[in-house]
Amino acid sequence: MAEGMKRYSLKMRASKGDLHISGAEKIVREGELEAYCARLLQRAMKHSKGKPDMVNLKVEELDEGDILFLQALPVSTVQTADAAEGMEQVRHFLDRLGLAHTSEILSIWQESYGMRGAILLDADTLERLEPDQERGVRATYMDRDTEGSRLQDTCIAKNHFNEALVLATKVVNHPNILAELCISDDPDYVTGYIASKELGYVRITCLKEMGSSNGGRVFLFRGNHQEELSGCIDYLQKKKVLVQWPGDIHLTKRSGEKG
Ligand code: PML
Ligand code: MG
Repeated sequence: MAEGMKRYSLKMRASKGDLHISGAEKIVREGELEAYCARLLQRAMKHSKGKPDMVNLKVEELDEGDILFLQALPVSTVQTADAAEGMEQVRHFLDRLGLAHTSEILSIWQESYGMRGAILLDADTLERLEPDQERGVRATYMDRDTEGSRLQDTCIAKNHFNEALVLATKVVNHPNILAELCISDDPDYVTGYIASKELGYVRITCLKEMGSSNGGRVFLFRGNHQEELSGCIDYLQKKKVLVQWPGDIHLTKRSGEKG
């Protein structure tokens, strides 16, 4: 491979004392590495949560052959007026996936608020499957593949939607993951989503009250705990994934599910 063409994983984590301020990751070519380090550092230092006293930048060389390329999930949007209506919509989509314990799943979701990672939940037995239940399982080593598209993201600001679409695409492409539920923990960001291979990425425009930092993720697992669970966790935490989508994603409106 030509010099400068290797890919690297780049991760940033910023904190002040015990307070997590910001985190982000990229997968970039060697030639872009310095520029992205600078951008992520800037993102950390200019965060609205405050100035960090510790910024960790981690750079790892990747093996090109280990990278899995995925097409972004199709995206649709359901308009909801408030959190209650948003939750009703999530409930209907869960019903549509044929899950038996919808109410319990919605209530366990709240246990993920404030966790660094996601809850990994057995969708049928409702058992929590994270090895470390305080931290949860973090889906990582993923980015949008911008090569070949004219769109180069030089932006340092967080784009909630882009980053979440990358994460959800990775997560629900694992055969043992039925769906993902997500609410942002950012107090001024009320849009959340439910994603699955079957439903695609369904944005719910209002899923919590403005000003609330109650946010978190649940990954719904179905499979054999002895034979499939550790492989699934390994995939979520370690598999390198690049997600491809055309320049401007087409955002389709979708009517809400009927009650
Ligand atoms: C987060 O804060 O990281 C979660 C973002 C959810 C984005 C939902 C969307 O806009 O589609
Ligand atoms: Mg956040």
